[in-house]
Amino acid sequence: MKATARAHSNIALVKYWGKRSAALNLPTNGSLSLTLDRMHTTTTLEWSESLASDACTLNGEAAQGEAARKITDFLDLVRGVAGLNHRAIVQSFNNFPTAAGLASSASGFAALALAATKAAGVELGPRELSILARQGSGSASRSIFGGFAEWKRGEREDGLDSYAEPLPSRGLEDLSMIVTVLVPGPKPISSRNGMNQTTLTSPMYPAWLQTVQADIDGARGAIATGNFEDLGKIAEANCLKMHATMITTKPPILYWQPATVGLMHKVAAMRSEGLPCYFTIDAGPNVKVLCRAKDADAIERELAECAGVKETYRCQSGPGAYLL
Ligand code: 2P0
Repeated sequence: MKATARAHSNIALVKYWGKRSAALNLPTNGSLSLTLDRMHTTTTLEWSESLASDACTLNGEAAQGEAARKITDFLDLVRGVAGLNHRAIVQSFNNFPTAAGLASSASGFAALALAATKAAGVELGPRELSILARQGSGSASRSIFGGFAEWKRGEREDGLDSYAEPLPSRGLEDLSMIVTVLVPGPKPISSRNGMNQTTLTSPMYPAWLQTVQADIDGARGAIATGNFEDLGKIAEANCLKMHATMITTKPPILYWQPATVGLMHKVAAMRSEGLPCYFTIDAGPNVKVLCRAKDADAIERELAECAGVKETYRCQSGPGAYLL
């Protein structure tokens, strides 16, 4: 009744921002991502008859408050699927900063979904695992898969058609993503609270909804044909659109720091100097830069010298969730 699983974080190129069901984590729009090789969560879970409650640690520290509640709610789902009453000991380790807009909840809940079901003797296929992981954290649906993945919005109220799928790609094997860490600590407002507030109050949100499907279709096409420039342009524009809805939320949600804006200008400058690269930014200040592997050394060096950059991770496409 014990299993260890690893899942890698993923960074969305077309973002998830808004839910049509909070209970089931059903999104208002589809999204599309790249799973990363360097950043992952490793989770060991053991079901035990003798425990009175779930006992969870993250990087050796007991999970508390909201984080602990999310894990227990998720384990309740697995208990339901498995017909199990046991509580669990969960030990989770991130090899990168947690809750800083680096998709730790994506890798975290994908690893937990795989470890918890395997330890309970429940064998789920990748699609079922994606549906389960989604209910822990929406973006976790995509971390079940390696490479590019698309999380489908779905139409059904029970969420059974809202899962991620791997996307066929050609000619983007040399894609790199350089993740900069400006502020390693947790963000001031969680994605969950932020996106709920945005859908309720941003006057820009309807424009987001009207245009996001075209971004998905465009990105999917660019991935299928290996068109790096198109993919980068769509990703950058989609990120700016999402942040426009955040900034115009009441009260405003501004995840950017001065160094974030500095890096956005830096990416534009590198591009105009002949180094093709594009940025994307999630619910946090940290900037991720998409480029070709042949340019990654030069771009990483330039980024590392920018004001406020504490760390850089040079990533490539990573694998889907797996058992250890
Ligand atoms: C994404 N983000 O597509 C977007 C971009 C943040 C900005 O998915 O409430 O942690 O657990 O479903 O998955 C972050 O949201 O939110 C996220 P919940 P989650 O990657």
